[in-house]
Amino acid sequence: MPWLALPLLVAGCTTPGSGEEPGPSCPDAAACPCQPGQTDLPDDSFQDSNCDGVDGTASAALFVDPASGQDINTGTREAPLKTLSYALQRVANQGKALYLAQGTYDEPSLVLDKPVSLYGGYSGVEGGWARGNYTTHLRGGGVGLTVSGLGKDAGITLERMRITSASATDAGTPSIGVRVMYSGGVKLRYVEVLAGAGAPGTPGSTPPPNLQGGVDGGVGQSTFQATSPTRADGGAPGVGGCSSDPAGRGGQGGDFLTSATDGESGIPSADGGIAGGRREESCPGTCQCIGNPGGKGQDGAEGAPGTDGTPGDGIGQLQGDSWMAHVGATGGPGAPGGGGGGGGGGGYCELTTSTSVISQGGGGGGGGTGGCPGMGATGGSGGGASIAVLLINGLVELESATLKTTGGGQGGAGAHGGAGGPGGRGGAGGTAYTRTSNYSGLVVDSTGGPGGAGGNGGVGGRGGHGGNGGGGPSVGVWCDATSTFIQRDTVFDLGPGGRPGNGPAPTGETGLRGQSYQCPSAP
Ligand SMILES: [Ca+2]
Repeated sequence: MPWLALPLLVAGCTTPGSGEEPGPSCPDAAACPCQPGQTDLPDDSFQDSNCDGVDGTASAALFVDPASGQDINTGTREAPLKTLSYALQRVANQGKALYLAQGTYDEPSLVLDKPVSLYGGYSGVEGGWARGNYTTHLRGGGVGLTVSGLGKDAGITLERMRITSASATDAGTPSIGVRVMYSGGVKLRYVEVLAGAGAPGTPGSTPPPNLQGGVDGGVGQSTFQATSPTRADGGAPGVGGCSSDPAGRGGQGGDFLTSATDGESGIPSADGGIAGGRREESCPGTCQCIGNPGGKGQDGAEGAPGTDGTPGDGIGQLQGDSWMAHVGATGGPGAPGGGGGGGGGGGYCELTTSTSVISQGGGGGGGGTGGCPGMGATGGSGGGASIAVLLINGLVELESATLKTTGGGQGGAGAHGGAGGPGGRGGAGGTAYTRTSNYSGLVVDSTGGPGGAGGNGGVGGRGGHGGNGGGGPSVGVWCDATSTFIQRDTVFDLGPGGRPGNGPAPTGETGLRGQSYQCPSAP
C-alpha cells in the first residue's frame, strides 16, 4: 500500500509548524525533525530524535542534578536525584543510563561497578535539560572514578564529563584520574581527565649512632723505685671490639746503656711514638737531669664510610589495584676505625760524670682499637605518580578525550648515614721515678723521661647514606600486562615528572613522563 507509506514518511520528517519540506536526508542534523518511537541515544548534535524533549530517551534514564536534585526523588527530569553514588545504586535495578546535569559532583570514592553509561552535558532542571557545552564535573578523591568488575564487554560510555582526582596527600601515594579494572568495552568520549599531583615521597631515616667504642690501650709501666729491677714495659694494646685492625703496643722505657724503644704502629696507618732519647747532663753545671719523653702514638685512622644506597627509579610499579613507588636502597655499614699507635718509651738519663747516677724512662702507653662502624641510613621513597588513566585488566576506547596530569611528586631524600662509635682511648705513658743522690757534695736529681701516650683508636666509619627516592611519574595511560587502549583524537597535556630526592647520596631519577606506559600498541 504505497499510498499509506508516503504520508508516514512525510509525518516522520516534518517538524510540526515549521513548514519544512521533508527530504530523504535532512542534511542539517540540528534541523532534522524528531519521530516518536525512534531510537534516541545522546548524540554529538544533541538531537532529540524521538520527540520526548531531551537528547536521548528520557524513559531509559535516571536524571541527576547536583544543584536541584534530591536523593529521595524518583530520578525523573522533574524530580532528579542529587548524587551519582545514589543514582548508581538505584539504576542497578532498572538497567538505565544516567543523564547528568552540569555542576560539580563531589564524590571521592565513586565506583562504577554496574554496566551503566553516564552522559553529561545536560543543563539540568533550570535549563530544561537541554544538552550542550555544559560542564558536568565529577570531583573524586585520590582516584577520580573507578570502573570495576564489568567483564570483557561492558558496552558502556562515559561522555561529556570532566573527571578530576585530588592531589595525593599521603607520602608517596599517587593521584589517578580514572581507573578501569577488570572491565572491557568502556568508551570515554569527550571526557577530560585531570589527575592531581602525586604526593612527595617519604624521606629515609638516619640510624642512631653506634655507641660501641673501641677497647682502650693499656697504661705504660712506671718506674717505681730508685733502681727498678727491669725496664718499664710498654702498655698492652687494646684487644677486641669491632675492629680486627690491631693497635700498637707501647715502647719500653730506656735503661742504663739501653735505649728506649719506639711504640709499635697501629694498623693500618698510625705510627708508634718515637722513643725518648738518652739525655746527658753534667754537674755542677746543672745538677738536675731529666730523660727525654717518649712520643705520643698516632691516632688510628677513621673507618671508611659505607657505600651509599642506590637511588630509586622514577617509575615505580603496579601493586594490587594501584600504583606504588620504589624506595632508594639502604646504605651499607661503615668500616671499623683503625688501631692507634703505641706510645714511645721514655728515655733514660745519666750524668756523664758519674755513670752511677742514672734513671729509667717510663713505658709508652698502648694504642686503643678502632670504634665500631656506623649503620647505613634508609633510602627515601619515590614520589607519588600522577596518572590520568590507569588500566588493570582494562580495555578502553578513547575518543576526543583530553588527558591531563598535574605532575609526579618529588622523591623522598635518602638520610645521612649513622655515625660510627668512638675509638678506644690510648693508654697513658708510664711516669718515671726521680732519683736523688749525692755526688761530690752536691745533691743531684735525675728523672727518666715519661713514656708517650698511646694513640686513640680511630672513629668507626659512618654508615652509607640512604638512596634518594625517584621522582613520581607523570603518565597519560598506564597499562598492566593485560590491558590496552585504542584512541582517536586524544589530547595529552602532561605535567612534569617529579624531581628526585635531594639527600646526600647521588642524585636519583626524575619521574618518567610519557603519554602511555607499558600499553601495547593499538590493534
Ligand atoms: Ca529524545
